[in-house]
Amino acid sequence: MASHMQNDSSAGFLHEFKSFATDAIHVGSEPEQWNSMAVVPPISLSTTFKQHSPGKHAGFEYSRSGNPTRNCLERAVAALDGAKYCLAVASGLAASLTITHLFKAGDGILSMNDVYGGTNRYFRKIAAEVGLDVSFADLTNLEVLKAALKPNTKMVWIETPTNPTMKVVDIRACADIVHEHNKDTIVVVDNTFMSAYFQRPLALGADICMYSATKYMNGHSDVVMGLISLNREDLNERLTFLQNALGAVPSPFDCYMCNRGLKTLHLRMKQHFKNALAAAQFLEADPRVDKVIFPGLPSHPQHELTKKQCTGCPGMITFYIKGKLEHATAFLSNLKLFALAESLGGYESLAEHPAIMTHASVCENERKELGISDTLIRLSVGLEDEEDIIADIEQALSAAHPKK
Ligand code: P1T
Repeated sequence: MASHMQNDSSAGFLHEFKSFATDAIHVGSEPEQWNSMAVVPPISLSTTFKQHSPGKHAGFEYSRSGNPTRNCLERAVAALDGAKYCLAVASGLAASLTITHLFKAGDGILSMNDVYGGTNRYFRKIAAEVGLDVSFADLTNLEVLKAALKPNTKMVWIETPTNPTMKVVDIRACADIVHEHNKDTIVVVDNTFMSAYFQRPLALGADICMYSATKYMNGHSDVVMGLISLNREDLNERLTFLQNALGAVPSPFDCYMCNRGLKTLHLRMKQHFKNALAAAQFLEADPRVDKVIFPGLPSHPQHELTKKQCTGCPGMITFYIKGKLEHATAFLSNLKLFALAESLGGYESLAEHPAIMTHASVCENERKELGISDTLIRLSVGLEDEEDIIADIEQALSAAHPKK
């Protein structure tokens, strides 16, 4: 049976980033930074900080502009992304908003066509409404990218793998083309699905790497947060200004929680990969399933590219169940271990229906074009026992397609 196949999930992928686990555990958490020598960074709840004399302070003034607990997290994430700088913000969408505020009316934004529904909604219904020239294109096709770049294109927004159809974009090839077109055009990669453990967009030529840290980076489904990593000093200066001036900042408690989540990111991602590969192989072998999309499977159209630019794959699988909407609904309603819920990247398994749930804000025509159909189901495979995950998928498939 497929689920019993020998799985060496990391075979053929990019080699693991050096000292990743050590950096996740130690960078930003040095006990020597505190008088108490606390090994675990304290949660600094104070909103304000006493100054020696007006304008002379010990590094912090007001918690929106800077906070010791937030600093610990930002330093850790910068190390994990191979970045000089990192900024934590209040949500993944707050990261998109803060980055987009680098631009003004008339500037062009070119986005991957398949992105998280909320990102699509933000670009279409908010950024475009205030005068940004927003367009979408299939950036998996480099000729399409070349044709879509315009003289006013100031930012190219890549999400890879895409949410929910798991298309993989060649970050290095895109960054080269975009920077050749105009060296000042900023390439942003939404790295939410891969996490810092599986993909380093900045090393592949991107200017900014962003996350919904609500997902794998925190990994425990108990924090809403966004992260922005980068190396360019000029952009960091502007984004630091925007972080404070827009004010979409996370609480010190959430920063503490996310930093705590990062300490086990490497362990969690390896297990997500292992469990998801087993589940994807099981689904691919099942006659009640039309098609499985998982970049870790050789059947994925960009499997070779994934191995070239990533160290592995996260727990995200999309698949088309045979039949109609009623079969997808029956599958989702009958899951017992998987919770039918939006979001992804936590230790627990989740399942959802993109057309009705996470991508309902994407217009119907566009959904059809992207393949977000009534039979598309998205799984976020968690860290439970592999046999239990597969048994739950099997019994829900049987509920959707009872044997005659
Ligand atoms: O929810 P928030 O932290 O604001 O992040 C938005 C976001 C950005 N980018 C990607 C790739 C995402 O998946 C998300 C959020 N996604 C979901 C809630 C979801 O269920 O897909």
